[in-house]
Amino acid sequence: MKTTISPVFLVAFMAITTSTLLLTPMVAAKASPETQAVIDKVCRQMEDYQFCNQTFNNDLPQPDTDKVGLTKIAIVESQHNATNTLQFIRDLIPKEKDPGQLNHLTVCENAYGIVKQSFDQAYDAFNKGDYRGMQGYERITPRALASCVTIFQVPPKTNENPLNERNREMRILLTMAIVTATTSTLLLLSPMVASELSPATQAMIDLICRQMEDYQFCNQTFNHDLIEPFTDKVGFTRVAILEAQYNATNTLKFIRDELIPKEKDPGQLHNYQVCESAYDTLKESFDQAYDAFNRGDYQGMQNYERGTPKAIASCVTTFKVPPGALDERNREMRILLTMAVVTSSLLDK
Ligand SMILES: *[C@@H]1O[C@H](CO)[C@@H](O)[C@H](O)[C@H]1NC(C)=O
Ligand SMILES: *[C@@H]1O[C@H](CO)[C@@H](O)[C@H](O)[C@H]1NC(C)=O
Ligand SMILES: CC(=O)N[C@H]1CO[C@H](CO)[C@@H](O)[C@@H]1O
Ligand SMILES: CC(=O)N[C@H]1CO[C@H](CO)[C@@H](O)[C@@H]1O
Repeated sequence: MKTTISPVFLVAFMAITTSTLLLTPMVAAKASPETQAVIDKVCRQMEDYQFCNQTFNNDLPQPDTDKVGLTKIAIVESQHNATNTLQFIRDLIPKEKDPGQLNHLTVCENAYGIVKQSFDQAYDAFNKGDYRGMQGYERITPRALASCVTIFQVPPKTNENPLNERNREMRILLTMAIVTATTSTLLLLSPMVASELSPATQAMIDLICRQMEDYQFCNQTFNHDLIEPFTDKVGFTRVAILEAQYNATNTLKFIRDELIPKEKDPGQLHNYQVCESAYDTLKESFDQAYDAFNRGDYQGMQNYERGTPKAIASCVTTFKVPPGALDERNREMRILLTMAVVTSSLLDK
């Protein structure tokens, strides 16, 4: 897209845009086909495509917004949400009388404090062009946020989703699969030096796993399955796909053989059927992704993986969870920060 606007005006425009982004509703530009293609590529990796697509489209400074511009949107929106939610929690705390709930809110205050601070620092690094530093600050946010999510998942209740743990593992595994797939073709990280294979491999594991909501689960999965000759990017991708495929296959069988035949309650049966369909999609997707991987068709592999976050989300959301004041905010935050992490990966080229 050609523009005749002078650079000085453009700089001024960007500066004004940045400073007013949080305050005034803007008439956003309509994305050019090229920009929409990048948005689609990022947002198809999210559990909620529409939320992601709207977030980018609502804030586009110009029709042709490059990866740097999209990264800025993701950071600014994450920072904005974190700031708002931190304030929301701080307003709730003085009103809370129940000591258990107060403790949970305090954990969340701490979590959102870390997320806000990280995005403040990431934004500074971004403005200095220090993309590595930016990624470093962002990398700790999924784990920080997870502490606010898990504190509300109190021990067994009657209506507890029996698939919670499997869903959780599945969500992490498929994110691993997606991130490693992105890594294989887009990231092109610093090449590994053969003579220091072990530290280089662990560095690669750390790079991937620090983006996950549960570092240890991810680290253990890779460490358990890595075969020395395969510890390059291709090897990581293979482990992530195989583990995802294995979990999907097991859980589909568990739903079909254990849960559905024994369930008498029609509502619960319906939930299990939604999950059966979701895990069927997951298994099928990873079967095909693995075939594509073995053919060396990495683009095809990514295409098969792309629908998996949405599939798993359908099994998660079909269960009615106890209403939590922070559920929706946590969800939005989780998507926004994944957007930030994924868009920053794109900057590595
Ligand atoms: C993404 O958002 C744009 C702008 O709102 C819209 O035109 C487009 O249809 C959306 N894409 C999809 C697949 O919904
Ligand atoms: C990751 O796993 C390896 C192997 O189990 C272990 O040696 C290492 O300490 C773990 N890393 C962290 C940061 O816990
Ligand atoms: C609480 C809060 O700030 N929520 C916002 C998070 O970001 C999304 C997308 O920009 C907004 O729609 C929410 O209002
Ligand atoms: C149900 C199932 O297959 N769970 C497995 C999912 O993957 C993790 C990591 O490899 C295993 O520890 C689980 O047993």
